[in-house]
Amino acid sequence: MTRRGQTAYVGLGANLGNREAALRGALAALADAPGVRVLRVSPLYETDPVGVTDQPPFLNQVAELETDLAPDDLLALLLAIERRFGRRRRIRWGPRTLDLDLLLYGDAQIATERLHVPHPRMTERAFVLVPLADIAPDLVIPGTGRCVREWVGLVGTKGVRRWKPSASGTASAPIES
Ligand code: A4P
Ligand code: MG
Repeated sequence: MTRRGQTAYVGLGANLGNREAALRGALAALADAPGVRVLRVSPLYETDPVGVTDQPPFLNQVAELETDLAPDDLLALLLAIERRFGRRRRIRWGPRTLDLDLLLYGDAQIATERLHVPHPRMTERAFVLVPLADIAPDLVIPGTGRCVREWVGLVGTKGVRRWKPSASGTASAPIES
């Protein structure tokens, strides 16, 4: 089923290879996809790894989309874009060239085998909340009764820093492992 004009939010993350290029490429692929319009994107943040902490820092960003795709179809698109950018490591919470999470889809609350929306860990994660607050501070996260700005107040901003893209706009800073 297609639904016209739903607002969705996608979290982008990368901590291997050229992180900036991966995020930029993913946004371009989303903008090119039928039934998806990229309305707004947050600034980039460099973030300390959460979960498995012994891995390189991430670049994270959040995008606001308007989409005619149903939630399952949007998830399938995100997974296809991840694959296109050559993700190989499959360790849960481990390093990846590109991770795309469907954070929010309108005011939907979805819990199926394949898809959980709102993304179940988003209200614990400054690397999601801080960039989301840049583009949608007053958005109430369905099922929580609190808006994004309030969640940032609760979770804080530790481990999340604004990232300055390289002057050339193509190279990324060296990654230590
Ligand atoms: N899935 C269910 N709901 C969703 C959803 N809302 N969005 C399923 C996306 N996928 C969803 O995905 C696992 C499966 O979850 C998908 O196939 C889909 O059917 P995955 O991306 O292969 O697994 P993963 O990402 O390794 O695990 P998980 O649990 O999704 O990890 P997270 O929560 O995405 O966390 N630290 C920093 N600083 N920055 C980060 O970006 N990312 C992670 C990954 C850990 N630590 C991080 C960061
Ligand atoms: Mg994921």
